[in-house]
Amino acid sequence: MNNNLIKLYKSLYLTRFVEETISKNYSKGQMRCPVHLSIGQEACATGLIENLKKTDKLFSNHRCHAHYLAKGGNLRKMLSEIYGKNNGCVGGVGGSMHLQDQSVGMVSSIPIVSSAMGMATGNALYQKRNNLNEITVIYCGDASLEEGIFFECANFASLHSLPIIFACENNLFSVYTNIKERQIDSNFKKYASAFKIPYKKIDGNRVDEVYKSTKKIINLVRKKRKPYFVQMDTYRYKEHCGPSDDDHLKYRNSNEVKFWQSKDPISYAKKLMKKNNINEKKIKKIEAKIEIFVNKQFKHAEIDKLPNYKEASKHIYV
Ligand SMILES: Cc1ncc(C[n+]2csc(CCOP(=O)(O)OP(=O)(O)O)c2C)c(N)n1
Ligand SMILES: [Mg+2]
Repeated sequence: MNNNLIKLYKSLYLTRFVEETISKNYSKGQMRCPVHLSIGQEACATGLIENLKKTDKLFSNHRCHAHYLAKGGNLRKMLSEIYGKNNGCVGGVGGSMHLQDQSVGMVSSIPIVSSAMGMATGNALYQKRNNLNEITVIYCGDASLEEGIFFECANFASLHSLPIIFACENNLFSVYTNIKERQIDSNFKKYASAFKIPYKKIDGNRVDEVYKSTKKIINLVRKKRKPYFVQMDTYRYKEHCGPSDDDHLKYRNSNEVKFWQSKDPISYAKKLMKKNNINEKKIKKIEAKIEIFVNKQFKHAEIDKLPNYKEASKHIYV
């Protein structure tokens, strides 16, 4: 139990520290793309992805940093990508919303809402047809369920009994609009059951719960070759896109923000470790080691080279 907790905490803290450093350094102007930070939502990525095998395939969206890191994506390549450098995971031409690392099964991240869902469903079909002992996970936001492609994919995955998990991070917002102003009935269970897909709702800020629940679900999907819908309730702390807060826009209630901050996934995991007699000194040591590693990767990314004209125009149609 303790070793597991420490592993989960390392992944959580790595993501938090990377994103806080992005947020801190962004104003220097060297990062050459928008950033959608997952600060506050880390446990949804860490808890589930820790249960995946390297060969399992992951697809994500515009808010993909946490997914990439939890799947074991190379940090320097991620940062280089955000800095627009040629050592980036897609050669510096994609930016923060296109993170991928094939070597660890992080297949693709696409910012057009829900667009990776079709690819993920197709990948699950491939896994099924080729009898691979792999599963596919597609991370999506609550707004993803407002796109027609979600319904097509859910229907297709259920009809063909595909090994895919629809992992929905419900942070209640699509940019500035609350889910209540967007969906007639935001009971996700109904979306899943309409297509006879089993469903589970999890507190997405409690890494132990995400880990335990998804372990069972992943085993089931792997064994039965059937889809599953997982709803993880969570909250983002920063603005929809960018390094800062956007509280001045007043599109969300300050009590709501405070409520979710009191459920912070890092503080929660720390309490859990304390309860399990993991001493504070050990935690501090883990954090310090991660911070040194991360700072080093930022330095590398900063000095990596920009792609030259030929490299930068390779996949561009003119
Ligand atoms: C098809 C499409 N419509 C609109 C947008 C603009 N857009 C970018 S992110 C976003 C909100 C997505 O919300 P959600 O899926 O809940 O993810 P979150 O940002 O909350 O993590 C929107 C509307 C887009 N990228 N693609
Ligand atoms: Mg959302």
